[in-house]
Amino acid sequence: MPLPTRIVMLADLDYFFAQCEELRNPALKDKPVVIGVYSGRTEDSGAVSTANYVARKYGVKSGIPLYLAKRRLQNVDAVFLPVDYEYYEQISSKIMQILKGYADAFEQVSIDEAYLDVTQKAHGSFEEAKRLAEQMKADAKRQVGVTFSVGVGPNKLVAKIASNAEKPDGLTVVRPEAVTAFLSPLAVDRVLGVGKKISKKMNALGIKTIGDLARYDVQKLVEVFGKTSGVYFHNAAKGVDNEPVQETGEAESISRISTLKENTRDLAVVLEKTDQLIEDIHKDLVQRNVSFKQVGIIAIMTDLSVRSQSKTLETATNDVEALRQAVRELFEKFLGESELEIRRVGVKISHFAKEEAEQKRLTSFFQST
Ligand code: DCP
Ligand code: CA
Ligand code: CA
Repeated sequence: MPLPTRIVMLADLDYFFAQCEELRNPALKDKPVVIGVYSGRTEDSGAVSTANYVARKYGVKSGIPLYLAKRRLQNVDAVFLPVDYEYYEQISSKIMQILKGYADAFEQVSIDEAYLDVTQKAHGSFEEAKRLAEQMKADAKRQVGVTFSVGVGPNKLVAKIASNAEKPDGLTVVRPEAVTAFLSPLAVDRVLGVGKKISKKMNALGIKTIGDLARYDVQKLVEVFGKTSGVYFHNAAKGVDNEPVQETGEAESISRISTLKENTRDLAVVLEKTDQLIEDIHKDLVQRNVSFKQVGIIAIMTDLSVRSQSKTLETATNDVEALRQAVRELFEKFLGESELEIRRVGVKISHFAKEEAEQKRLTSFFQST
């Protein structure tokens, strides 16, 4: 059965760190603004984090050395500023909050980027999705004062590439029937996962555009790049991508707490209850597709005092057995140290890690083939 057409957006903030600096100091707007990561060895050692579009006209962009940026902006009234990550985080979270309100499902992928599934909000209509994106942009502009570019498409892959088509303050809608025409002429390195090295290899095979890649024999791609990547490149070039927009979840932790049938100091009784809580937590965890690195227990004693203890695991995991084991250890230790009976117990996991987007995509792709 064919999947119903989805409508997915990717919103990417324009020249983000530099735009934040312009926001708090509008006098910068007409000047080249360069945000630098200063390594501190000499005054000019370090690299450009990003630059506003005025500076980009002079060939200044992310990743180039600062001394080169300075040279390119010689005799120009340019402004160089160090990264102020905390401030950019604040602006980012305000924007993300707004974007979230427009989505059925929302997945933030970096400080300045998020995917939105808007299929239902737009009633399955790309026309409505376009209006939604316009509204969203106006909303963010009014409430926070920053611009971003939006790509709209039938999946994440197309949305991401579309978001890059008209920057800054862009809005590009690619309907399902237009996907092939949209992708074909673009350079092959526009496909996520095709970096410098791979695009060089592809160019050597005569693959310059995404259209070339789509027409290239998939078996040969597999021979050159391996099964997972070869098949992925083939599908990506055809604009095929079934990755869902994964709700990242707002909470930094998941916890459950419950009252025991009777006050107790019996480990078995406590664990029977925490096992139920763990089941519940695990369901939540799977749904959010995160791993945890910290496990905590909470005990509310008969005098109503609240005690908590936690344990950090060596590596992040999503394994329910590892969670049970950690909870058992924590309660064993806790009961050995405390005299009072316990009235309520709780379990909490935190320090979430999301799988690397790229890896996740490739793995789940692999699993589906
Ligand atoms: N960034 C960085 N070093 C890089 C690339 C990016 O520090 N090599 C930081 C600064 C950017 C932010 O991440 O502002 C977002 O990166 P983008 O690639 O989205 O680039 P910009 O938002 O700066 O520009 P654009 O308007 O092209 O999206
Ligand atoms: Ca950006
Ligand atoms: Ca980005």
